[in-house]
Amino acid sequence: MMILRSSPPSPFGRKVKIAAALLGLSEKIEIVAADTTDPNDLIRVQNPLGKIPALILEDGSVYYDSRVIVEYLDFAAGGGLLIPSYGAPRFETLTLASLADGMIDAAILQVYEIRFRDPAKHEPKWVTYQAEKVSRGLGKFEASPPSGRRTISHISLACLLGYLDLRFDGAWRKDHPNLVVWLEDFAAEVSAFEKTRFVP
Ligand SMILES: N[C@@H](CCC(=O)N[C@@H](CS)C(=O)NCC(=O)O)C(=O)O
Repeated sequence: MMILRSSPPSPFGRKVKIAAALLGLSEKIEIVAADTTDPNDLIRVQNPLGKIPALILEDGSVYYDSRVIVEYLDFAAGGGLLIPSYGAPRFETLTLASLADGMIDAAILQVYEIRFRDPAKHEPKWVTYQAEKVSRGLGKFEASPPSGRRTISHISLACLLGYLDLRFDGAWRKDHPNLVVWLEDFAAEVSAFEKTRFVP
């Protein structure tokens, strides 16, 4: 049995859980909760960055971050399933997935500004700088939502939008009608999306 260190609200952990479900590997993975803020949590030993998700294989090897884990799971399931193996489709998929992942990073940094910094020290310029990355990315995805064969770029985008719903009250929905429909379709087709939704 492999072990996935994650936590229910983590959008990157959700990405891995959805990928595992679509690849038929969920039964081979035990999810063990991690608390990245706890200095005694083994996650800091398993991944020196102290970040989740991290996947521990049966031989004790540890793979992180979520991109590497999804690449590994795709390989373990036969290869080329969620990440095209060759050529332009591969690099286009990886680029779009990186855009969605980068937007998640920018959203998380805004949340951490509130969580980790005293209110008196909040830096609006920094928060705006990160928020603009998310806005520009949303504009790009709204103009051309991922279509065709489902890949990791679809999963990453769905997890980003789910995270914006969770932490930013779904404010993105107002100006991105194409993405609202796109997410509804994704959720209808991929049952793991609803199953991995964190309800506070
Ligand atoms: N690039 C990493 C990002 C992982 C990440 O930022 N995870 C968050 C939780 S969703 C985390 O562990 N935060 C704690 C920290 O930054 O120390 C990935 O794709 O796995």
